[in-house]
Amino acid sequence: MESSKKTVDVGGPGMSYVGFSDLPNLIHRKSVKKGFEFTLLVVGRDGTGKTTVVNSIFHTDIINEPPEHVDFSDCKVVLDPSTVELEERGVKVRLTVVHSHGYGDSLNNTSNPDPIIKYIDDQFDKYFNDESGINRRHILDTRVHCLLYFIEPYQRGLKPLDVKFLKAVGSKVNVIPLIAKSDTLTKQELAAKKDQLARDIEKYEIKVYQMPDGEDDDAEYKETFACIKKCMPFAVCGSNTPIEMKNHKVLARAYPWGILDVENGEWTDCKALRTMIISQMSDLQEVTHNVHYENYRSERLLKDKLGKRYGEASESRMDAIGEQQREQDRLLREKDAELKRMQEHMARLQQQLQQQTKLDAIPGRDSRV
Ligand SMILES: Nc1nc2c(ncn2[C@@H]2O[C@H](COP(=O)(O)OP(=O)(O)O)[C@@H](O)[C@H]2O)c(=O)[nH]1
Ligand SMILES: [Mg+2]
Repeated sequence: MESSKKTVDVGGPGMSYVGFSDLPNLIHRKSVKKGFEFTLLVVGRDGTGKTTVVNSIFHTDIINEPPEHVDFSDCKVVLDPSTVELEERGVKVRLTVVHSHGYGDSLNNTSNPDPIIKYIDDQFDKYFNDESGINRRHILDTRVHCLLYFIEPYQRGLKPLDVKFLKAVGSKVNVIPLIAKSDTLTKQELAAKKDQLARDIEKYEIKVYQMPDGEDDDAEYKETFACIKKCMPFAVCGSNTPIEMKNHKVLARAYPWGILDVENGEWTDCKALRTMIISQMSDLQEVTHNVHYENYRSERLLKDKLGKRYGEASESRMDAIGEQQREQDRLLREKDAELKRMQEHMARLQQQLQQQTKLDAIPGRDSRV
């Protein structure tokens, strides 16, 4: 796992600013002291813009392409984590982005997403073991706090693989579904895609991350959060190319017919997505710990308990079987001995009979004497 320390202006030059240091004060103070450990898992078919969008959201090259150490030869999903330390006005975030490669690429996709699910479970396992270990104060939290799921802009609704995967991970991790490459759709198409996605999420009963109501937040935050909620499900567009627009540089995509600032809220929800991830980092962590990890923990404890009980049960069953076997052996031995006794008795009788016959054959001997 690579790790590098970068100080990043998350708001970006000239852009209206939402960063870690804008978090509500209470959370802010907590995070200054502790620092955040945050893990983002990025899933979607190759080429949907995962790398570009994540890098443009955080204004830094967190994910480098192509990863030289990854072997793509056998159509399996490969997970590639990279870590950066972001620091902004004294607030630190150790951000790990786990980029998936090869999702949905194999001929038989039924087991294709398994490595992703295994990765999520492995991190819970690791945390569970660390928590029960000696050094529980300094656990490195590698649990996945948020999963960004990229959906191709051209597809009509969720495909069976999307549904299968999202249903499987919805109870393990905070899922945020994203319509990729929003710049390739017209406004009407985009609205229709969002509607369709929202309907599919309801139809297939997929669990996605719900932002808290924010009842305790001040009016400004409430308004921002209400705007973010209106944008959901998000449609995103990425660029790693800074272009000069109205005297300041923005990350934008240049087309023959014009330039699109990827943070332009009319066309993309990148800014809303970034604001949500950053402002809800603490909530995403809490939901991960209190809901998803708790589910995992109670399931695991139950499994361990059942496993132990099964072990004990099978032990006493083995004892009972052993007892039965010993009883059968004893009966067999008794029967053998009885048989042997009867055979010896028969042999003796036969011998007596033979002797008697010989005596009777002697002339002048009265058999009645
Ligand atoms: N039109 C459009 N192209 C994009 C967007 N994001 C990335 N791309 C392009 O799509 C291709 C794949 O992008 P990449 O980020 O490597 O996708 P990944 O395989 O999912 O990580 C590259 O040629 C990008 O320039 C976007 O939002 N809109
Ligand atoms: Mg990529």
